[in-house]
Amino acid sequence: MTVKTIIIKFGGSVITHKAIPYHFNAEITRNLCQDLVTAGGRFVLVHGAGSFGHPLAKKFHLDQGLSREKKDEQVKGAAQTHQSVRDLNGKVIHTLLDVGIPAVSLSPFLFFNSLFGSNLFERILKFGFTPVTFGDVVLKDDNITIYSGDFLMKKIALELNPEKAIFVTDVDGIFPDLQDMTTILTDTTLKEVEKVVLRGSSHPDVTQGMAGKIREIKDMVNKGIEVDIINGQKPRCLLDAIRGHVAGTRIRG
Ligand code: IP8
Repeated sequence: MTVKTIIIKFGGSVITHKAIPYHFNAEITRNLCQDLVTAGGRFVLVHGAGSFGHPLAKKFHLDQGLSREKKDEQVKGAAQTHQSVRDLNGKVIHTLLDVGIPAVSLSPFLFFNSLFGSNLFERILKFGFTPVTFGDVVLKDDNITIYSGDFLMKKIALELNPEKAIFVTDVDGIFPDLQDMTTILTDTTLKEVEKVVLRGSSHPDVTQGMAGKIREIKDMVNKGIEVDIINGQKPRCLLDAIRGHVAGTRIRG
């Protein structure tokens, strides 16, 4: 019997303060990690970059790849961005270790090409480790680009066929009407979500915020994987979602 895994993304806007450069939200991250311990189970974790990655990636236009004129400067910026998201990853890993989770870090910059198609996640999980990867700068063909945590969630989901995927964000779920932030979609379908989110929303992140997330979620839901979007600032919200009580938006085919 194969043991099912839950894949979880800690959004950058939850584990960092988006408006304050390099500010790690230690307490919230610890609460989320504690929820994992309380729930128990097999998890693969992904986290976003928040204020450790997006301002730098934007400054050096890394989402658009290298330009011939600014290549040297961009490569320096890419190195800084990569190190900064690794610093954030270090903080997340230490928080996980502190609560007793045997977390191991998988940097997409170093490992992207060996992360997928090689059964690596499953092999790491079998030992009892919790693999943790994160939105990062990566080499792609003859260029560099940014892979968001959302994109990695999709890649992992399609490889592992998890029990479900949980996106821990700084909002309660998906709002059908952005003028009314009191009502969210609860149990919903991809079709419904696409209608409300892809209405040309704009976002300061280089990876496009909720609209970018929905693009990745689409393939997951189409594969029959349930996707939950919850608010990580609410105590026990992650624990409840792992246990099947989603106080947010649950998307199914
Ligand atoms: O925060 C972005 O990942 P995200 C990664 O998951 C970088 O969108 C380096 C900006």
